[in-house]
Amino acid sequence: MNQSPLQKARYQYQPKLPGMLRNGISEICVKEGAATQSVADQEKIQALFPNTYGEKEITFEKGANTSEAKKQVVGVILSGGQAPGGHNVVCGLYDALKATSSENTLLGFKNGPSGLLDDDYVEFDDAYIDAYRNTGGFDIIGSGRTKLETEEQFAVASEVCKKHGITAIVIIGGDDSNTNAAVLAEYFAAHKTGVQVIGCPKTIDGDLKNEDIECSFGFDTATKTYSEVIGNIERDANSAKKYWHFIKVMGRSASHVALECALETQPNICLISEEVAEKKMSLSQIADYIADSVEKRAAKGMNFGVAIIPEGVVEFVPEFKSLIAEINELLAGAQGEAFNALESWEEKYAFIEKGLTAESMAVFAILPQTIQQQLFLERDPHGNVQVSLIESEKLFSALVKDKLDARGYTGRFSALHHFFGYEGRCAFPSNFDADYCYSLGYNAFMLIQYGYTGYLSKVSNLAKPAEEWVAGGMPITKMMNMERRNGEDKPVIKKALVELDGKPFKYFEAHRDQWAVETAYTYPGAIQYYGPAEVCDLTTRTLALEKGE
Ligand code: FBP
Repeated sequence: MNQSPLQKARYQYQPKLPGMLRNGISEICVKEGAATQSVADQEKIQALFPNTYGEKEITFEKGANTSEAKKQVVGVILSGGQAPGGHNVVCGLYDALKATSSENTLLGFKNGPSGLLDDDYVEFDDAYIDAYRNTGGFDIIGSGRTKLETEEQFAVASEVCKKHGITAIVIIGGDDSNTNAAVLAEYFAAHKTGVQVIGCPKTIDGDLKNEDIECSFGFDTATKTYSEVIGNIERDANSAKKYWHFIKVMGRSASHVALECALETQPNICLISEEVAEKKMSLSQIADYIADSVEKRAAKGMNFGVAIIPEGVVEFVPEFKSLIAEINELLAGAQGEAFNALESWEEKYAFIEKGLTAESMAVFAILPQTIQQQLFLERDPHGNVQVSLIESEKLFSALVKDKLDARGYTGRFSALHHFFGYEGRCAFPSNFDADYCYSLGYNAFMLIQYGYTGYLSKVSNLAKPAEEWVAGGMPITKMMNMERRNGEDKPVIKKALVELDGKPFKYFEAHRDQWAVETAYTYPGAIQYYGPAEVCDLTTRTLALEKGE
């Protein structure tokens, strides 16, 4: 395999473990805390998880290792979208497992949860693992979005585990994957398979966090990667002074990524989807808000700017949400076939006009034609509009242009568009993610070794240097509540949206009016791996503000 100089250099990087895990495996003991309750709907969650509910929170400490000596065969799965640091979770898990006993084995199930069902796996050895240390991506075994959620799937998984003598499964995934990890743990416990299940919190979206999980891995690197390029664009905008850049950033639903990038780069505009929903903002109001900035800056001779648009924003605009719901209805079943049979856009437009309510038609009518057509192009397997395919950065620049025209603005407004998403998901992990992920994996093995199941690997106190991080585990059921999903009440880990009374948003809110008019850009530059700790091991602004650092 050809390797870049950085790749080779990063193989040598020794990730930092929490202080309490640094003394060698024989010096790690468990301190059990209080029994836990789910954050809501306790009775219902307890009834659904009779074998794994109410377990104790635990932390690891320096002390004699009292875990049972037994051969461990562990299976690991990467689930969902890629996030920088995933390889290091696997490396940390492997290192702890081998440091405990050279007889222990780590199997990597390929291409996500389906690898477990298909019994498609690799057995890791030193050479295999060493080629992936501190590198980005999930290509060590691949990932996938198959959900492990049905009894049939669990029965197959159980057979595969039996076949290989698997003692534990580690699932590295987001809120849904970890919810499923808890359900799988319960199944294995109820069927007395002896197989433990441990989850690890992953997603660049940053929406798997709560009072127990300070952040999901990958968020740090992805936002630093996007912030670097946004900063570069700001510098270009400030140099050329002729373009407004509309930049969409990933984050399927929550706006944590957009907010963090805004805190890092101080752009003129950053929309926060949660605020749009809270204030019930219309497309027209949002366009007005951006157009105000364009006009005010133009009045000061600054015909340029940068606007960050979160990927999921349109779904938070109430009138747009209603429009999407109506389109989904309109295209269901035979009606959808009739629509698809129409040849010209004019015929289709007339069909749409007849089928939508007057309110939704008014929203539809102000959309640029390319966006109108995108709404009818690709549908997901359930026949729904794929909102993530909507080019919202183009939508808002077009709406702003219309606003400016309607206001009689005669100055310059020239828009360019960008989407930063996949660029950040497989970047070389920052030192923070390299350290955090390695610790999560190492810690996951300690949870296995001490016999825990249905736990999330938990590493906290993350705004401090790694030496002060706290390693332990939290029962996944503690983070659950009941939510309506596809017409059924389901136990799920609550997705964390941006809190409008949280410190990161409050900081942004206090500064954004100034940023909207002035040029207050900050240029974070590239992720640094070597050099002073205050540059190389810097945490996100979000985490620092949340922890009062
Ligand atoms: P996860 O929630 O699985 O971590 O994935 C998040 C994400 O990266 C979103 O930011 C983005 O909307 C989505 O995945 C893209 O998914 P895909 O890789 O299927 O295009």
